[in-house]
Amino acid sequence: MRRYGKHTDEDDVRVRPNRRGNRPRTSIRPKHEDAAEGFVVTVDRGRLTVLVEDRTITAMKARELGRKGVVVGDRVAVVGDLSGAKDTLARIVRVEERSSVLRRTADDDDPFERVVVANADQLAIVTALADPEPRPRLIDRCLVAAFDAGLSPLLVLTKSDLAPAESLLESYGPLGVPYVVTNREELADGAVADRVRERLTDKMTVFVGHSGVGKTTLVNALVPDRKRATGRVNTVTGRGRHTTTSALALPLPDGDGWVIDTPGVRSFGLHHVDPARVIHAFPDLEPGTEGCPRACSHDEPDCALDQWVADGHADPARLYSLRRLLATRERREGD
Ligand SMILES: Nc1nc2c(ncn2[C@@H]2O[C@H](COP(=O)(O)OP(=O)(O)OP(=O)(O)O)[C@@H](O)[C@H]2O)c(=O)[nH]1
Ligand SMILES: [Mg+2]
Ligand SMILES: [Zn+2]
Repeated sequence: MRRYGKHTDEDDVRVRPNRRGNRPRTSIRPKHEDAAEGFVVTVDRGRLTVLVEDRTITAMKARELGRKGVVVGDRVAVVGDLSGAKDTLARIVRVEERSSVLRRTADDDDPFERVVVANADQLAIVTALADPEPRPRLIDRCLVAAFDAGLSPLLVLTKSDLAPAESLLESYGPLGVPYVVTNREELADGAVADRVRERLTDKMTVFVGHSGVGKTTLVNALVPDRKRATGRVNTVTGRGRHTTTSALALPLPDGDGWVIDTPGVRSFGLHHVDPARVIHAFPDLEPGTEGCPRACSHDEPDCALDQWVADGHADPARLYSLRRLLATRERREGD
């Protein structure tokens, strides 16, 4: 939300020759008071699938939205043919204010931000314990993105039938991030779905992670009547095949809550992240930053957090974890 809308000024100005003479142009834009409310469940090359009441309709962005992006999770106003009948196309005329925006950049030097999803409450960071090998750096990056966006993180460690979870969990202990561990057998007998579902009630949760970690497999277990295709992990490279190509929001079958399956990512660039926002997720450390120099990175010699911890106000392991997360921005994926 914070940076959302940075193009609104441009969007609102319609630079167009006024062919009808001197008529004032202030009220050209229709207000669309009769528009219906919709929820964007998927986006495929400019075509959006929108849930309106209990109908699924296809829509496109109205020209008046200009460059404003519309993403999965957005609440929108739609006009036109809302029947959902084949070959009909409605128009999205407004994007409602977002409660959260999860962004990433291709890498840290890339200023081009993509919005992954809007309005999510929780970021499920999905990592396989093997096949593909876990890469803690990506977990750290996703945690930073979650803290920056104000989403609560949930660590999902899959494939515990192939490797144990202990050492990975140990390094996340001080962060206090909630986690679930899943495996093949419990996926089949429904135990995984039960355990994960507890964490998803009343929330909109977006699943992110490398290709092949089992995001779609898990989403299929949670929403069994809406099965999406899953892929194989290449046994030579240990990589997934990018089976999922678009984000899709699905409602949990019983009770409230949404899960959003997303395509596998290779990296999670953090160009947009502000350390000052990340520290909000560390309420035990945040008051200690009062003595910091201006624009402190919290990882420099004058940082007041060292003294804060030395004075016993917070656990040194927490400061270490914060710094590890902040430093992940400076390092390359795979370092
Ligand atoms: N052994 C084991 N395999 C699993 C488990 N969960 C998923 N898999 C397998 O991992 C492979 C990849 O699963 P997907 O669900 O397609 O992975 P994804 O994360 O959605 O991958 P992309 O869509 O490419 O991003 C499939 O062959 C799954 O059967 C698990 O708990 N244990
Ligand atoms: Mg998938
Ligand atoms: Zn500092």
